[in-house]
Amino acid sequence: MSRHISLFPLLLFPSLLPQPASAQSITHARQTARKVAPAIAQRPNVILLVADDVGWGDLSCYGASRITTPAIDSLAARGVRMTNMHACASTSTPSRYGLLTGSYPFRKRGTDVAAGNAGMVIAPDRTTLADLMHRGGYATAAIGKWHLGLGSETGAQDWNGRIDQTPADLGFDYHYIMAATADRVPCVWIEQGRVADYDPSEPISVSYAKPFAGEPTGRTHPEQLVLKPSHGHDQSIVNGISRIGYMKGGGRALWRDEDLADSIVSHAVRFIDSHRRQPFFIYLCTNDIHVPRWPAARFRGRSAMGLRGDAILQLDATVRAVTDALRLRGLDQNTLLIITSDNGPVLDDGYQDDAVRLAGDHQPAGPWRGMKYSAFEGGSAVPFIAYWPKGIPHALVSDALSSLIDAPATLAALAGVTPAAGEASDSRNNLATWLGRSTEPRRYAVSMAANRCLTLRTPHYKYISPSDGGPMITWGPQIETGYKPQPQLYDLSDTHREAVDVAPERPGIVQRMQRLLGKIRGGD
Ligand code: NG6
Ligand code: CA
Repeated sequence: MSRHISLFPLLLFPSLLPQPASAQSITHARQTARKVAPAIAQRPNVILLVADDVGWGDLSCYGASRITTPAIDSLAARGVRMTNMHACASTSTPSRYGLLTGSYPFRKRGTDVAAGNAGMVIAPDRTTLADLMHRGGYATAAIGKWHLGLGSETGAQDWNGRIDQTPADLGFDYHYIMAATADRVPCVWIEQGRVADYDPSEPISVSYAKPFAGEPTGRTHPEQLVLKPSHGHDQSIVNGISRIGYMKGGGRALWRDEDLADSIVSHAVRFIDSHRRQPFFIYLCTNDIHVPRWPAARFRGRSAMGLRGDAILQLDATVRAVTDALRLRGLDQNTLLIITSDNGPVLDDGYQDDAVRLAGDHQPAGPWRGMKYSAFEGGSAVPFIAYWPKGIPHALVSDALSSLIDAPATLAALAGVTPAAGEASDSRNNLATWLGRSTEPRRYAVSMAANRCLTLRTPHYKYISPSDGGPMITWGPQIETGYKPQPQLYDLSDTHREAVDVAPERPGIVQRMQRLLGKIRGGD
């Protein structure tokens, strides 16, 4: 009994939960918690599925009408769907840095979008979400997109041998990852520190400085391409698609883009199979729906929105495959499955996949202004669904302001672990809100736009720090940046839209937001 108390204080004693904002929904949630508590005999497995560039408005449970995501919707219908969850940044590397370390990416230089040969961005001595889960007795895995660098030194990785710093140094027992993104070389899977299915007859070289003599690039051999770039992405050609960066060799280890999602699922299922008798934690990062969008043949032409829509269907199928695998193994009742995204959506992100035209009136960022990269809400507002039959038996749509910075402290709490002083110090335990047992919002959510401009959300307001940069992204995507040399303030208490900058009329609030942000900056 005492063991269970230490592991599940919230579930056994719902009165420990923070005081609710909405009494009615919480009374219901409390009764629910009392009812389920005795049934819970062991800590839940946790699968944190972080999709890539999936917008708040890209899923039908968030109101998308031109695409249907039945697998994700069915989890939302029986779980908690949050409408005000924020990523730590509007691009991948800093967003994932915050999610895994519980420390804001603005605190550390070198947390911007990483090249495929970047050294590991998280220092091995930093405590991560995986370390905390491990401390709680979980078997831990990172599977899929990584994008947080590898090796102790940029450009010095041994792609033909053992890479000297990997997720293994950050608390992950197992990893099967892409070094960066699908549009960046090297286009090979890395498993336990080595290139998976390594082909000794085709040694691998990687450079982000210059092409390899005699190797075709998108620029020199556009006739070899099955998918052409719209901006950038004209360097090495792998699988008929030109990428960012140059690579040579790889042979049979080179991935096929159409197989990426299946590889992610099969390795996740394999990990589940070999760890089903102890609690496991999987940081499961899909490539969908990042560019190049090149889903498996069975998804081609299945959506009304071209390759981007087909990739969303592939993501939904990944979710179905994972939930089916859990059910078949009798693990579905006691696994917390979270579906979220690293940053807001983008249509044309560098390949001629016709995403803009085929989106029609589809609103990938839902009601929010801006998209990926932006300081506006569309950059950081992400979908978030938590599904756990034993722990969340009743559906809830929660509009509580929340942030993925809380992942380490929150998921650690589920594992019965409290971070020590100095660990994940920007992260707070928000388990009650994440599980829909409270509608208590976070006091604030900090996010970082592509140019490192900081934004601060409170339940009512959005503050955007003054920053350099024009009103639109300059390298291709048609996206408003939200950058201005003056501080901006938007009142979001009764609208989603950052339409009217009220900073000039409410200098007192601007000052309060600046003071709060200053205090947060001073932390850690
Ligand atoms: C941009 C890339 C874009 C994407 C992004 C990172 C160009 C022109 N654009 O620089 O295609 O890769 O970086 O996306 O190179 S993220 O979701 O991983 O942050
Ligand atoms: Ca992303």
